[in-house]
Amino acid sequence: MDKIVEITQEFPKKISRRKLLGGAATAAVAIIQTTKGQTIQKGIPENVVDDPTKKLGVLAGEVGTRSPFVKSVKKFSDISSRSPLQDFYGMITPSDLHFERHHAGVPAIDPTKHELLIHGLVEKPLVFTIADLKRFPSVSRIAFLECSGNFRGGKENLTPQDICGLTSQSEWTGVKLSTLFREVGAKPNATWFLAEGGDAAVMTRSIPVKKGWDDAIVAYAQNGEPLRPEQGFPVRLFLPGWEGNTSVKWLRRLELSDAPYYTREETSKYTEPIKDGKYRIFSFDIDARSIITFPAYPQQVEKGWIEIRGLAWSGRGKVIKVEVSTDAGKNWQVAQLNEPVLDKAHVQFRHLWQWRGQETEILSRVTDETGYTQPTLKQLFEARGSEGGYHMNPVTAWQIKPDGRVLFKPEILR
Ligand SMILES: Nc1nc2c(c(=O)[nH]1)N[C@H]1C(S)=C(S)[C@@H](COP(=O)(O)O)O[C@H]1N2
Ligand SMILES: [Mo]
Repeated sequence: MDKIVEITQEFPKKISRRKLLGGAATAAVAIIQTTKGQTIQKGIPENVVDDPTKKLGVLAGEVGTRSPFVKSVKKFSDISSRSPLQDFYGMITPSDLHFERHHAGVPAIDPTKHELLIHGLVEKPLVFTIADLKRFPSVSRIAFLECSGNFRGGKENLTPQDICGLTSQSEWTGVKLSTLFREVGAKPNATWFLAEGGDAAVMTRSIPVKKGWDDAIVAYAQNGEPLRPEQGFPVRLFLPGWEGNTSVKWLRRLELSDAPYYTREETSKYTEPIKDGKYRIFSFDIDARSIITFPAYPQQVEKGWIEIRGLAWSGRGKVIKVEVSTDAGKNWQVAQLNEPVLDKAHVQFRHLWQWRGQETEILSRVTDETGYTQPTLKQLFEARGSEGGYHMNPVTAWQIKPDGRVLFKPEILR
């Protein structure tokens, strides 16, 4: 549950022109402080007027604000917070709603003092400041980031945010890691590198050098602004399509070698059971997944035309097809994909459906360009020979009740 502490109940009510004119609504706004010290407004602010054409508005300011009528928030625990997927339009996650996963909190880093060391199997070990990194040719790319632990199920009252809110999408800007590899002269026998973060977890992961040459980005910006502290300010590794954990935040060191390091994060964690008591390690790719985000719990629908909407993505390339079923999986129709459909990116899908009041289930499943189709939870459990673990991407079904209530359909009730 959200830990929200109310610090102010109501603003002292000033006598507004509206009230003098006999306006009925009493303006009430609460300033709420979350446990993270963020301040959010709830309620209708005092300065909302009946006729905005009759009153000079608030003047221009230094930083934009959100309308107090917009309530989208992340749901958070101490270690992570989940994006409200059901509130999003289009394909970009607003930066302040990007999911978070911290193993030891968000460090406060002075960007002028932060450095990135690249050493190991290189001709010329180098230390880069953030200013140095910004002098290299830059690249911008829209791609999703998903935690491989992104799954919840087992009960009916779950929202898209609860089920899979540990995925978000941004436009990431930075320098290609391949550019830096050339700069330091990565040696041909360098096959792995260690990425290390400068947080209290000193997060470390072993990454194949091939990914570094391919599409890895040393990112310093997100959606047109410097990275948010929660996303790794002043610099993070960004590995498109790979499990979120490998995109090491607050990046301070890359060490090239000829073998993986078998760090804590890849031995005790981020490995998952497969069959016969075996575990797979270095399971980097995010498997294709989709979820209907509207209609979804806790919405209630009305009879008539409904635009079913959702998100689909794959860590192995482009989404080529999303299918939607409105009869509990008996028949499937191909949904429309909103352009652009990008590589390793969330894409929005939509499908028009006429609901006549019958009890049913609606589902989506995605196929990516490798031909892989999103499995059911049952198929996942059968293939893995176990229940749970990382990299769970099952088809998500929503039950539609005759009164229009929408509930999550847990495939397996616990
Ligand atoms: N240094 C460092 N990097 C990190 C983490 C961390 O705790 N420390 N968490 C990882 C995990 S588990 C995930 S899923 C992503 C989350 O990135 P985000 O918080 O920007 O969404 O960052 C990864 N990089
Ligand atoms: Mo994660």
